[in-house]
Amino acid sequence: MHNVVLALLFIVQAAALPSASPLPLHITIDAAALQGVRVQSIDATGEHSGSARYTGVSLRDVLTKFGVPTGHEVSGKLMQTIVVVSAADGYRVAFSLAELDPSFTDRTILIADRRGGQLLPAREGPYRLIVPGDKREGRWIRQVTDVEVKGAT
Ligand SMILES: Nc1nc2c(c(=O)[nH]1)N[C@H]1C(S)=C(S)[C@@H](COP(=O)(O)O)O[C@H]1N2
Ligand SMILES: [Mo]
Repeated sequence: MHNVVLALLFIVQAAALPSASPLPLHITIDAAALQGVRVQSIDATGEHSGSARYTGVSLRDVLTKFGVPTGHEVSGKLMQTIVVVSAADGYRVAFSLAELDPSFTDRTILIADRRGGQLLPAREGPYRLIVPGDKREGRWIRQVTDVEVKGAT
């Protein structure tokens, strides 16, 4: 009987914790994944895209929704953690967890669905990564489908 109570307590406690993120973590980027994440707009200039206002959600905020450590937790082994973003055509780009974190940088990398208030055209959307400050557009990945967070091996 005692064991049953302990087991129940454990289950209740586990449910109350913020969703832990065992790595590797895989997120399919769709409306459900982005649901509830704060929408924001940023101005960004790309080598081909020129300057525009983009609207969407911060990649880092999505990681936070899925329980990926942030702030001063990003230290030690987590300094080797990478975030790989994939697209429908198989193109993939990598970031380090540290370079996305607001404790390291003020730059917001956006999973955008709008430019200038208009939904992105099909060849770019429904979601495109906007990486302000990257002089080249190689990481402005179009037609984003997945985000993976991979720990040190
Ligand atoms: N899905 C996907 N996104 C991508 C690429 C790609 O090959 N596939 N190329 C990147 C590179 S190298 C550049 S320069 C820009 C070009 O974006 P544009 O075709 O909208 O000008 O997209 C980036 N995003
Ligand atoms: Mo490019």
